[in-house]
Order: sequence, then C-alpha cells, then structure tokens
Amino acid sequence: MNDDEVLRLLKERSPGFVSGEAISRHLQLTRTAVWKRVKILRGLGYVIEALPRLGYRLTQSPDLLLPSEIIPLLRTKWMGKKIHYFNTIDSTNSTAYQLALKGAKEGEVVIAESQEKGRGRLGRQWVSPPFLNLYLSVILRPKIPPHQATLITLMAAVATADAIKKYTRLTPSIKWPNDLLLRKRKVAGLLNEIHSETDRIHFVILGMGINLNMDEEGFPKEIRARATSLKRETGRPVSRKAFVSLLLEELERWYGIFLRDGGSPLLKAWKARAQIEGKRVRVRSFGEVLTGRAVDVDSDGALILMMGDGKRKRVVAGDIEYRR
Ligand code: BTX
Repeated sequence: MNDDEVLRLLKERSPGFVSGEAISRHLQLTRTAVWKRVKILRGLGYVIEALPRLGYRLTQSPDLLLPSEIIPLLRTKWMGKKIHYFNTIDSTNSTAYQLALKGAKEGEVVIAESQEKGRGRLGRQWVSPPFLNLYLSVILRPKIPPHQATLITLMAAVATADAIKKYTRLTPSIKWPNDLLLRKRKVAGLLNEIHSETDRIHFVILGMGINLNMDEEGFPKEIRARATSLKRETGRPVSRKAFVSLLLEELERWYGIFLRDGGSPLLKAWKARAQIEGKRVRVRSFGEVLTGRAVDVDSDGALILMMGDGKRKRVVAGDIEYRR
C-alpha cells in the first residue's frame, strides 16, 4: 500500500517535483525506503524523474488499476471508495468473499490485474490475462430475502450494459441471466455469490469480468468465435481506469434505484436491454434440457418459459441458447 501512497503524493504534485524528504516525512519512511518504492513504481511502468535538489516528478502513468489511479476519477458517493488491489490473485470473488466474512463493508471492491483461477459459473473458467481487461468483485449487503438475490444479478447486468453504452455508444444485449453480448459475442460475464440464512442475506459478492482490450488472438481458440472485447468492437483501446470508474457509478446508481423503488424499474430496464420475450430458447437447468418460448422474467428474476405443450415453466438458474 505504501507504493500507492508514494504514487498519490507524486500525482498530487504532478507536473511539479516533490522532494524525497517531504515524502519520507509524510509517510514516515526512510529516504532509502522512498527510493525503493520509486523503483517499484518504475518497474510497473510509471515514468518518474529524479533530480538531486528537486526530488521526484511523475511524467507518465501506465493504465493500471491501482486505487490511486481510480479513486481521483470516481464520482460515486460510496461505491468503490475502498479498493483492495492485487497484481495477481486466484479469483477476486474468492478474496472478496473472505473479506466480507471478516466484516468488509458494503461498496468495498476487489480488483486484480490478472486472475490465476478466474471463475465462471458451474465450475467453468474465466480467461483472465494481465493488464488487458477488468476483473472485479463488489461487496454488497442488501437487506432483501435470499429469493430476490437474482435481482442483484440483473441489476449488475443493467449497470454493466449502461457503462458499456456510455463508454462506447454501442448497445450490448443482455443474455439471461448474466452475459453481455456485442454482435452475439460474449463481452462480459457476471458471477454472483451469496452468503445467507433462510430469510436474510449477509452479503452478495458481485463478480464482474469485462473484456476491454483483449485482441482476438488473446482468447483461447475454443472461445474465439464466441467472445469479444470493447477494443475489438470499437477499434480503439479502452482506458481501464476510466471504464472502471464509470462502471462503479452505474452500479451505485442502479443499486440505489433497486433499494429505493424495488425490483420493478430494474426489471423494466433489464427487459428492454435483453429483449428475450418471444424468443425460442433451449435452457439447460439442473441437468434438464428444456425448449420453449421465453414469455417473461418474473419479479424474482426467474425466466418463464412457454413449453410446447402450452404449460408454463419457471426457471431460476441455467444457461440459455437462442434457437431460430
Ligand atoms: P459463465 O460460466 O457463464 O461463462 C464462462 C464461459 O465463458 C467459459 O466456459 C468459456 O466458454 C467462456 N469464457 C471464458 N472466459 C471468457 C472471457 N474472458 N470472455 C468471454 N468468454 C469467456 C460467466 O461465467 C461469469 C464470469 C465471471 C468472471 C468474473 S471476473 C471477476 C470475478 N472473479 C471471478 O473469479 N469470477 C468473476
């Protein structure tokens, strides 16, 4: 964290110099310790000039997701004000879960530059190479019963869709329950995990993987045709720190709407972005394969199917495929 504090001081003074003595006084570090931290920051890609009588000056920053890069851009009231940053991690969701068990507060965020065991749903993997995309988990503590937890997934999907739209002007479509697609290719996936009792949620971990700057060759061959990134769709690189701050703003906004007005405005927004009604789908759910027409998403976020025999079926979890 001290590297980040040194960086914060350099940024505050940039483009001016800040003396080594001032930094060491401020952070209660020896001058040698300050120098070591400057070397670490240079290793991360920061260009820092050092002149004998003037001290240090930051002249260029890489696109890293350090808290001191994101927090000055954040316009949220509470979401993301505390960021736990990791260069590499097994999974941001697993770490966020552990932090939440130890009492981390609502709105705390775990971000990593890469994940070694990025997780999808049902034991699947999420491809998470370094410095290209976004892997983050947000801790929420909504006062809702567990059966409404799916609404939090829908909320995250709407917020992510809106952040993508605001940043790129492209309109992603939401695929029930948790994928975001551009030109029918997956650009983002959400993995929510809850810790609850029968009638009370202790916390929700909102895990979000969003492909920002990954090139086509970056995806393993098996998923190349089904995956994409914002850079691939727009032809322009994405500033990851700008995107993450926009995403956190959208999350705070939609979560606020959900807490204040309940699920109905959220469901309306979700349906407008998913346009699932009337589509013929095949759903894999708890080992069963169901085919039918999607007629609605109910107030708990479950998918309502009209089956071939005219009966309605309610699906709470699963994977869908659109059929012609
Ligand atoms: P999912 O199970 O719906 O999707 C996983 C499937 O998507 C994989 O089996 C593969 O086919 C494909 N896939 C894997 N990686 C990518 C990728 N980078 N882009 C597009 N398609 C891919 C979706 O699960 C939920 C993913 C959540 C990931 C976040 S990252 C931060 C947080 N921490 C963590 O461990 N998981 C979440």
